[in-house]
Amino acid sequence: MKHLDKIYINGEFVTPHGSEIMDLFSPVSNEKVADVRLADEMDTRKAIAAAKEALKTFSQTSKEERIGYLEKLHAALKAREQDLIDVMVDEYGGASAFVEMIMPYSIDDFKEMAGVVKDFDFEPKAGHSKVRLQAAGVVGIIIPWNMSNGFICTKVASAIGAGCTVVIKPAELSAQQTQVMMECIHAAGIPKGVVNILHGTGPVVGNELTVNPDVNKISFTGSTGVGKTIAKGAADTMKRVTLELGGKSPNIILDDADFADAIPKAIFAAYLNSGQACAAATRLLVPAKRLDEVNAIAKATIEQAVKVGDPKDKSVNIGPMVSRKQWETIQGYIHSGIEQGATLLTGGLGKPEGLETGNFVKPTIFTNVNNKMRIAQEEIFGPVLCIIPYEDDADAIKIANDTPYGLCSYITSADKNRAYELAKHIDAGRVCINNVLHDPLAPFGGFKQSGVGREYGVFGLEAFLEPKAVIG
Ligand code: TXE
Repeated sequence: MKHLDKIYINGEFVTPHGSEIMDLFSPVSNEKVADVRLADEMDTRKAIAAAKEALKTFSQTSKEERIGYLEKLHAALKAREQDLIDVMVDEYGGASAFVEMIMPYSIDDFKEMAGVVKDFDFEPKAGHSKVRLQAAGVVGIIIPWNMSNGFICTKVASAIGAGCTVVIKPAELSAQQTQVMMECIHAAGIPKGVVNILHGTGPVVGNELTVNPDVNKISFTGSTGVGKTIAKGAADTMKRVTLELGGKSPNIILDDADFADAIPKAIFAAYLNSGQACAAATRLLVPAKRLDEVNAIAKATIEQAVKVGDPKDKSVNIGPMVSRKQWETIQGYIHSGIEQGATLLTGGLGKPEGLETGNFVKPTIFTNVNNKMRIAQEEIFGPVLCIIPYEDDADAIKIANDTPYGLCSYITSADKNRAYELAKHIDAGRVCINNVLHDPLAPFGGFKQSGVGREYGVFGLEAFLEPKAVIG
């Protein structure tokens, strides 16, 4: 049993002033595996004060110095890569094959940002003046549990590159991962107070970061509901906000695609991180005339290639959901799909046989779904895919854009130019063509209610900078 009773402030592991203890459970067995002592408002203010003090010198560092710190962070995390992977698999049940694939990309965010900073002009000219792009200040980083340490890598890399200092509040459910991350950051030897990390709840620590006048910016990833609360709370002190929120990404398979290849890939894109991913391709849009063919391939894929089970098993694609609560939410959505008349192709309510102790969900596919149904409009955050028929390309675009979200989208076609043409009409911050899922330097962020601002590469760096015109 692990007892996590330290937070990281001003380069030291300290006991929180807060005394509330929260229990943490294994998603595989639902047994208690750890507890965590949570920080309170006083701890949060102490961390903010440390970040504010550190900002005085850190914001004035040269870009060469900051590149050095990014390289140190990269090396410190690389040295603990296997520990970071193991704790993620244990704590939230991410399938090890997926976590092992994704964690190196996250760690490389520091290396990628070092390259961006190297080429970036922090003092460009505008008119006859000089513009100094300076650090946005003290940044509150608030993140969810689904890829916790990955989000820390992306956000901290941009913050360090820009010369900002940060106070990080991960999700309560990620306390064990956070502990390893604290140790990595400490080992990297960056100046005291530049990175501070707290275990704590949203309404206490998250809220204090949002309203505290000494915090200049909030960088948040999480649900659209909490994103709106943060935007409202941040408005009083006019904080800058970057909000990476929910998604309901369409995956359009055009009629010229190779369906035998595209449909299985579409299922894996929907079940990314066991379906617990903002970018998950949860609405599969297919030509109405070929719905039967799609259904047959989808069903066969689930039977032959999708395995639910112990996340430590390398052949497993879908682990348990992070918590009992998340499992219940997903069951509620499956129930609503059935009630609203969608056709259940495979999966459904309850747990897969032999996996009754953990938070396991049957990989579920609804077909012939109407885009107005709840399962097509709301983020489910589990392995539930909706197959939606469309009549022609114009109809596909209309359905793709018909949700409050606009984070990611996917198009598969034998003709790349046709896909690029269609991409012009999609309201989303990212359009992935033919299953190319990631580019570490391309901006990531949402249209509509999927958020505000962008992360990664130059766009991610600029989000942590404030332009100052020096006219003379
Ligand atoms: O996210 P939350 P949760 C969606 C997904 C999931 C649902 C709930 O549908 O089922 O959200 O997940 C902190 N002030 N996404 O509860 O609530 C909170 O402590 C300041 C989509 O994990 O949004 C945590 O650190 N902070 C998303 C963080 O906000 C507050 C990823 C995220 O919590 C706060 C995760 C407050 N008042 C969930 N209340 C995606 N699309 O990537 C909470 N927090």
